[in-house]
Amino acid sequence: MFSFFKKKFFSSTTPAPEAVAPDAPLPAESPSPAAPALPTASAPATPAASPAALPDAAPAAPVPAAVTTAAASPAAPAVVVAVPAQAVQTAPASPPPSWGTGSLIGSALVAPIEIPEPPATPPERQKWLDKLKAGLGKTASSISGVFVGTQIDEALYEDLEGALLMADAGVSATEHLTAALRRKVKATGVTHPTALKNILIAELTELLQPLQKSLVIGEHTPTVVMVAGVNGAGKTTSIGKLTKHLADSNASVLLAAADTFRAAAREQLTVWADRNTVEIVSQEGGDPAAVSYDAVTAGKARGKDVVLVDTAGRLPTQLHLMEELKKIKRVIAKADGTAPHEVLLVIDGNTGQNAVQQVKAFDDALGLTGLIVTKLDGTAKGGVLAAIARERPIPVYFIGVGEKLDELETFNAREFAQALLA
Ligand SMILES: Nc1nc2c(ncn2[C@@H]2O[C@H](COP(=O)(O)OP(=O)(O)OP(=O)(O)O)[C@@H](O)[C@H]2O)c(=O)[nH]1
Ligand SMILES: [Mg+2]
Repeated sequence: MFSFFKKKFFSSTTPAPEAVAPDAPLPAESPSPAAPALPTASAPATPAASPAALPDAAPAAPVPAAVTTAAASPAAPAVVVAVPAQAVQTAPASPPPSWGTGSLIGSALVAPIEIPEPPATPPERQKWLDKLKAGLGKTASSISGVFVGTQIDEALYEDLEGALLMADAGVSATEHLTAALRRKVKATGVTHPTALKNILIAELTELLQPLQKSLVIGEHTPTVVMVAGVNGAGKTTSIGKLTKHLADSNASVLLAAADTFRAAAREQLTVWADRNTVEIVSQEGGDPAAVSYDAVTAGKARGKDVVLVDTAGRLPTQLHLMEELKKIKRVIAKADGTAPHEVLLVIDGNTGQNAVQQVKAFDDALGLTGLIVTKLDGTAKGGVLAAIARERPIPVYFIGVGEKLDELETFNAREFAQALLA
């Protein structure tokens, strides 16, 4: 479950996750694992000492306190590449003169360093993460297959390009990533494909980083969130899940059934409202803009924290329906001059490259503030987030990995990159 602070912040927080590809075999460039351990627990962290194990591009990482004093609090933003124990143990920046060529492990001269385990991921997040990994497993194994050889050559780069394109990453992100990899290989001199894969994880994390942002609730009362998307993308379901999380965090929610287009839509949202015991504003056969206006007005009058506006599915090519969406947005602003505070697009993760077109079209029409990517538990390939990051980097507030209430979580660039590649 994502966290909800007193100040009403949704935050994509995760405790320090596992190290980059912790199970990866030690690359050829790394010093021998039998090298001496760091002599003291306060030795400076040396993330750059082993480019193969921890590439330069790796974003700043909250690392265990015993490794560095710059440890971040568990609530810090979660793009972290924990220093792998091996890297710390085997790559001291400047070994003390007493370290000879022979192994000192076990010697009284060396006090073995204790590397604390990174804090465990909360069970709910871990469950969700496992589902995400399972969902993206096919993509992960096909990309990982590129790195099983023993050397980095042209054939590897070609295979990687193919695998990234197959994963829906799109031409721009694929070129960006492979170019970055070539640069890094040149700069660091790595020669082992496993090291290259770790660099790819770091590069993808960096590419996805701008998409990692928290949905902020509480700056306005109510915070009005308008939700749009193509038919069946998962708008109503995601609103239901979001409502539960908000209600669980003691935020009062009012739902607006502004999908007056489909007969069953109102009932569907009403079921979610009942499940979450929150109020709903709906109108049989009414005008969606009028329902939204009423809901925002009621939300203000009743002092609600959040008003979630569910809209009817539509294709960006259905111009009259896109006009209707724009009208909903305009009319919401009549009820509250500062609203809507968030305009979210829900994307079905299975849509592939078409998702990028959806993001562009809805953004052009409505000015999106965030995305929810659903159905990453199924056949979705996941690479489309890299394409979005390159072509229209709108924050991904949440990821859905199932139909159940608790199967929506905050997006974390590093977790996602690992799920997609590791
Ligand atoms: N597997 C899976 N199914 C999902 C997820 N999110 C939504 N669904 C399913 O997708 C289908 C469509 O979901 P809805 O929430 O009705 O989609 P919508 O965008 O509101 O649809 P319209 O209002 O008809 O445009 C339902 O069967 C949901 O249960 C998800 O993250 N994973
Ligand atoms: Mg719906």
